[in-house]
Amino acid sequence: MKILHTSDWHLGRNFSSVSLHEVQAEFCEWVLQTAIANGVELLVVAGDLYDRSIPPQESVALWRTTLIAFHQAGIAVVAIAGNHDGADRVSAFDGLTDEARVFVRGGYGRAGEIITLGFSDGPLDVALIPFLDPQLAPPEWKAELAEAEVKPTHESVLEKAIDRARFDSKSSRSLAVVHAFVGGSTTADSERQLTVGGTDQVAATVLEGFSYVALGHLHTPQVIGGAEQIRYSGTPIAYSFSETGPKSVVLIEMSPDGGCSAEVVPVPVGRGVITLTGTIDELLAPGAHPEAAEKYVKAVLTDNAYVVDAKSRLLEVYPYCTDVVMKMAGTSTAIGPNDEIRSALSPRDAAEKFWEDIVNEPLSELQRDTVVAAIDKVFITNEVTR
Ligand SMILES: [Mn+2]
Repeated sequence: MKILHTSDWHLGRNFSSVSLHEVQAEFCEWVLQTAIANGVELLVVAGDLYDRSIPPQESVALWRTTLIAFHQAGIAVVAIAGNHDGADRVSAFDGLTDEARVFVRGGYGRAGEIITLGFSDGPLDVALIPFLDPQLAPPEWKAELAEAEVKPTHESVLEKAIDRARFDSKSSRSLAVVHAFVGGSTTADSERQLTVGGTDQVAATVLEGFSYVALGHLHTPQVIGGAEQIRYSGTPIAYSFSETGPKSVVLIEMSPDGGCSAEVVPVPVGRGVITLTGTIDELLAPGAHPEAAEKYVKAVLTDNAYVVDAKSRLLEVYPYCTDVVMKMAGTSTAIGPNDEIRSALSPRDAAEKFWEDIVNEPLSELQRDTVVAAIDKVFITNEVTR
């Protein structure tokens, strides 16, 4: 049988201020057609279906029409809530859609329960383990962990759910679908950290004992510890400027005894991302970065003065420029508000000193006249209105 492993769709996410809804709709159509064309019998979405716990209506509608389309194509779907999802909202109809072979689980309620599904070449045991926040563990979980003298952590609650699945699985092959941060993996900027401070990682050994483990949470596709059958599919679309690598889904062929071979299928929708660094003139020079024309562009400007209308000028050359950062040359990051200076200096002197600190050069005559005129205008205007 063939399984299509995806995760982290993040429906409803924007790229900077740009809505990705159309691109996400295009992906949903592509993933359906890819599943049909390859004779896939099971679609896996390993968490972060949505980008936030209360997703936009258009994203909910997109998820629903996608599930219906898979159902009509005769392809079973298993999906779990990730740390971005509202577990209770995602699993609102948990159980009611099981008969349609659409299994959407969230939270602790049925984490690690084995679902035995029949496919063309025999049964498959599926364990769905949504993102489990240790702080939200139900009292009975906490009590059982306490009895074993184990603290509720990301690893201990996941291990408990996985142990249950391992114990209950009786078929000759099994699939675990998990949303977690497995140690030793590569991260990207768009993943929301699971905890601030304390450990949020889970040891890969916790995941052993399944024919295939479909992971979600990390946005870069990767195998864990060299094990082909424990993988992150990564996001189908780049969601931050750190995600410059290709995006893909995983097509798994699983034999009746659980042997797996995996093929990485590139996702042909969405724009790549690129960060360009230089002065505005360098970036706008004809033919400077033709590779960036169709990508989302983050421009890091190194001019030693504020660049007026930078975004609109960049948009003429890079129509998908979303982010502009002014990183003036020679700046010291240590400069911040200094109340002492602010109160001791006149506005003109403070402005001049600020310029020198940032640019490492005194104001030119023209610049000084401009600053003085601007400051006078502000102060005189304020006096008049007062
Ligand atoms: Mn995610």
